[in-house]
Amino acid sequence: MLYLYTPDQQEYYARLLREALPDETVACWPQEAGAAAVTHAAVWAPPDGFFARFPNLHTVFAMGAGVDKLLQRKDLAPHVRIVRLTDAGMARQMTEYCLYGVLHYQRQMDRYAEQQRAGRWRPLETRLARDMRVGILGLGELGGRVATDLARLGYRVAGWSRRPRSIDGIRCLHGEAGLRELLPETDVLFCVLPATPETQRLLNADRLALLPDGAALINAGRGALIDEDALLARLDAGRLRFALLDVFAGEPLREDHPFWRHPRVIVTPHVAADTVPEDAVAQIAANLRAQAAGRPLNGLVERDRGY
Ligand code: NDP
Ligand code: OXD
Repeated sequence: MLYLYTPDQQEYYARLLREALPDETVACWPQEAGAAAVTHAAVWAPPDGFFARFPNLHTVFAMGAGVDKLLQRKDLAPHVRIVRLTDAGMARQMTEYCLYGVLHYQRQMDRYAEQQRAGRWRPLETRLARDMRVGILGLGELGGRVATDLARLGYRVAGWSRRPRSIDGIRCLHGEAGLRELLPETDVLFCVLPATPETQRLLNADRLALLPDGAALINAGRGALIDEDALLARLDAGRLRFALLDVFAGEPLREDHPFWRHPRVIVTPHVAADTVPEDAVAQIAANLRAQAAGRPLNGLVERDRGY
């Protein structure tokens, strides 16, 4: 039996799953189901203790791409397989989010907004896409697609990953040395890494200082990737032109957080890329079929590397 916990659009997800999996029993929270019959769960942020109810649970489908929160759960036994969504309609949205930030920078929208407030008519220097260096941290399902989409639009794209990668038209770097090479050569840094023990506060004061003066930062990965105090210090000092932030160390962003009112910060409430229900359900159904046939699963999380 598959148990569903997705308070957002729960009924819709349940209908799609039942249509896609006519031979499966799909139960939905808060419906009581014979706990022992539940072998699979499809979830987004279920309450603490949720998984402990199901003694025969062996596979959890995350209804998102990031699994950092799931991997920290004490109620999820180590033998339970975690399967995340890969793309599922999110990659294209990530390109849109990144492109918005890149255009904000390239077309000087932050500066024109400032000039407008001052009632000032002053055309600024034109900058072409081919002169814009975009650095992308994370070259997986989402970052890889953003990199190729931006390169196709004419931007100079470099990307960074854990292991060596090779993507047509992208300068691919990896490891600490690669990051130290990429940061000083970046006008707009787009961060779409998973939060893992290794990436925790990756962008600290030392690494942020490697960005050229006047660079901009977009973070759509996880808030834990950035030392927020170091970022604020860099913005306050005028060394970073702006930050477009979708994810934060604490969400929702607390009311008195300085990011809300900072003139160089744009805040969005974790919306860079939403799961598309039809795509998510198609992926879960395909994985259930693969599992039944003994084929490898798409999006199986490697727990020890953290993503
Ligand atoms: P993938 O697992 O497909 O890709 C992750 C990428 O990060 C890979 O290129 C990987 O390297 C790289 N990486 C991981 N650890 C390190 C490290 N220590 N050093 C360098 N590179 C590293 O993930 P997705 O692209 O599907 O998703 C990325 C993240 O985006 C999610 O984990 C989630 O946090 C975030 N997200 C945010 C959303 C939002 O709305 N804001 C929506 C969806 C996702 P390698 O290629 O070598 O494995
Ligand atoms: C995800 C997210 O990880 O929406 O899918 O953040």
